[in-house]
Amino acid sequence: MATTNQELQKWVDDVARLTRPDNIHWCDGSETEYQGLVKQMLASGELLELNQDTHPGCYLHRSDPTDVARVEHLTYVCTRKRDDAGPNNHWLAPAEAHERMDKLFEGCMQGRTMYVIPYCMGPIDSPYARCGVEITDSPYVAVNMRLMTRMGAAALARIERDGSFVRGLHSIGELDPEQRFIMHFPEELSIKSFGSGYGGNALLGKKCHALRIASWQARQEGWLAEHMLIVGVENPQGETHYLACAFPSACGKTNLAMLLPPASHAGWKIWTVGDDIAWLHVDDKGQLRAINPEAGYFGVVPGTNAKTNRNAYDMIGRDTIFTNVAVTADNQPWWEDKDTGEPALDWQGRQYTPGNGKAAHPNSRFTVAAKHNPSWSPRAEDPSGVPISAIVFGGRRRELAPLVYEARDWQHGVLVGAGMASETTAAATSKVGVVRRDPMAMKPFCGYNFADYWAHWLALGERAAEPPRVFHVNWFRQDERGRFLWPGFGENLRVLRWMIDRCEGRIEARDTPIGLLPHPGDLDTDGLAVEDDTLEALLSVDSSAWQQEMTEIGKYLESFGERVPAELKARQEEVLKRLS
Ligand code: SAT
Ligand code: MN
Repeated sequence: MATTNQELQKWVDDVARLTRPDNIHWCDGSETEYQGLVKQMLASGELLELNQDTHPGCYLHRSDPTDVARVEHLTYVCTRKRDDAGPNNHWLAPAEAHERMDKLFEGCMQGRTMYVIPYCMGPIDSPYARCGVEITDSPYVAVNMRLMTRMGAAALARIERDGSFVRGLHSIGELDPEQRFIMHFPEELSIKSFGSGYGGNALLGKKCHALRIASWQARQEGWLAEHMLIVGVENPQGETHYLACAFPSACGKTNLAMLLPPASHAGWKIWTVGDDIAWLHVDDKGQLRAINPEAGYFGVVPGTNAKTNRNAYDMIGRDTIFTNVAVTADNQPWWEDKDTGEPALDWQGRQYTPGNGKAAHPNSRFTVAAKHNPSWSPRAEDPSGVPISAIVFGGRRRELAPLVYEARDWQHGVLVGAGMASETTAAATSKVGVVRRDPMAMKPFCGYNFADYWAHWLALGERAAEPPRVFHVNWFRQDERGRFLWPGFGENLRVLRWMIDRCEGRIEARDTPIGLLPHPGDLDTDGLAVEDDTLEALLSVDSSAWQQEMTEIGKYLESFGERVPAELKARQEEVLKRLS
């Protein structure tokens, strides 16, 4: 017996009988274990040592070239009733899905070691935290889970105490794209993932558990599991406001969460609580609170440099696992816009030539423990989480969406989130740069019907004593020549300040049909090379374009049928009326 939890022991035994591994290793989460796994993967070639003088504790993993991003078309939510998964998910009946998956898993771990990975999403003593166990045949997954979650003995002890856990079964199989599926069974709190070793498909604590399964659990238990960063903004007077911000994958969540205040903002500090996922609860006083269920970052590497994200740049100089970056002649990791060095080998290990495309894969990633982040918030370990002052939605939109606007109230805020759209990125295997609806940045991650999800959002607001204000931002507006209108990165602090001033009731806003916008004078642009007419463009609302957008949002909501809350439709019609 490796655990006193009989259900867990029986599941592990059953899986071993099905998959027939040579060995079973229960992960304890220790440093010794981590170093042992690294050593083993260096020997097998699954990890390559990077330059240990410049990058101590850093390694490179090159994934299979067909396995570099999430596969949304192969990701399913398997509920008994199809409508419970909703039009936003691919669906299979649970029995059929199990049958298909179990066939794939049969004997798939022969000649391999099976790792049993107990983990806890959230501070180990938090009432908001939830545990899971991932079984995998990938040591790469095991070391990444150690960096990304509270993994090992403490998590197992909590599972044995609480008795409940999410079951995640994973095998890389033969990494065959034709034999690749990520299946979720929310009613059984279980996940089966086969044929991919890539982050979001394989590190099951992350998108599979902490978003898809957790969103389902959250609805039943009255909380929210969201694709949000959590950031604390401390002003020179020492007051900190916490914001929870939802942006789609590869739209700058990590950069915003770790923002370094520009020189013009002496005395301001930014504290990272989380960079990807937030679990939100209304506490017994009616205050919305958030924890970050994760303990590490799986961030996009390209574009990271000393100017765009100094904190991340410094953080990934040690104790980091890189996936699919290029390397320099002296074996340092290299990626586009690193601003120093040059690539010798590309992400596939070939001699670098520009004719082969980018040196680093556009979705190349770093995995690193959160405690190495210079802006890591001490409150990230607070079992009761942090109080949330504002919810921020945002996307990557060349056009239309202004730099920032505020919803009139919670209900309107839910409409703003539900109507979100963003250009697709390299984080998923599909065409990049296409605008698609991505409600609350949860399109790939909501484990149930969006119509029910919006109703749940509306209901949660009712339970808050004073629901947080809701904003929408867009850092990505471009002019006709494709130049960004707003400098972004550290300068985004100016927009965060406007939002906080609004939360504190310190400033008025300009009423427009889509919501409340800053008076141009209220957005501090001192020292920025942003001309008045650029600022005007950034803060303008094009009525006819917005009429079209709102009409499309209406059609989108209707595509979810009867289950869409009437309140949401009423809010959409109200905005449309204001626009005409
Ligand atoms: O690949 S992950 O899902 O882990 C990261 C992301 O796409 O947001
Ligand atoms: Mn993400």
